[in-house]
Amino acid sequence: MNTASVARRMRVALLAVSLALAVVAASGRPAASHGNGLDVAMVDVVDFAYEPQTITIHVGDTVQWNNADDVDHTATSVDGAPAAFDVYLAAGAWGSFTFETAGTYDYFCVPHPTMTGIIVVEPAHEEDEAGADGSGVPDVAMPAPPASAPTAFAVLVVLLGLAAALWRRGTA
Ligand SMILES: [Cu+2]
Repeated sequence: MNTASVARRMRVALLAVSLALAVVAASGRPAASHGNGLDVAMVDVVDFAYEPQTITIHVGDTVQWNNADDVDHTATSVDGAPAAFDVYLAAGAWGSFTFETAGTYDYFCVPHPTMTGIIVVEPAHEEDEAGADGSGVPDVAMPAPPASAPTAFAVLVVLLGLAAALWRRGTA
């Protein structure tokens, strides 16, 4: 193994280690929050009724139906709903659906059509704040997350790795 080969291998190893460290450092960064506060709203299914019968959520939220009865139910959107869903709820089990479209959803239980419920899906939270002053412009800007220390560290590691590789190339 000649000197040039050793130098090349060392450069590759150094870059690999640098990249690995950068990935580890970057992964330590907290996930960027979109400020949308995604939630799971619970609806109990008990005594052949949805409780509460009407709930209001926001786009991106999930409704979870918890069937406390000892018979199977469903939560099934009526025709013409903003988006269709059909959640099977076995006795004692639960099911869920995430609502991505705003609007009012009437739903019912297929085996027991007298069971009915309503889910009102309002626009995402951030849109609620848009134009509260009538301007149509969001009152609350959503700033990019500030560069955290791990991110700066990752950049530093990459730059050092590149500098070292370039330096070794120059001296190999
Ligand atoms: Cu039912």
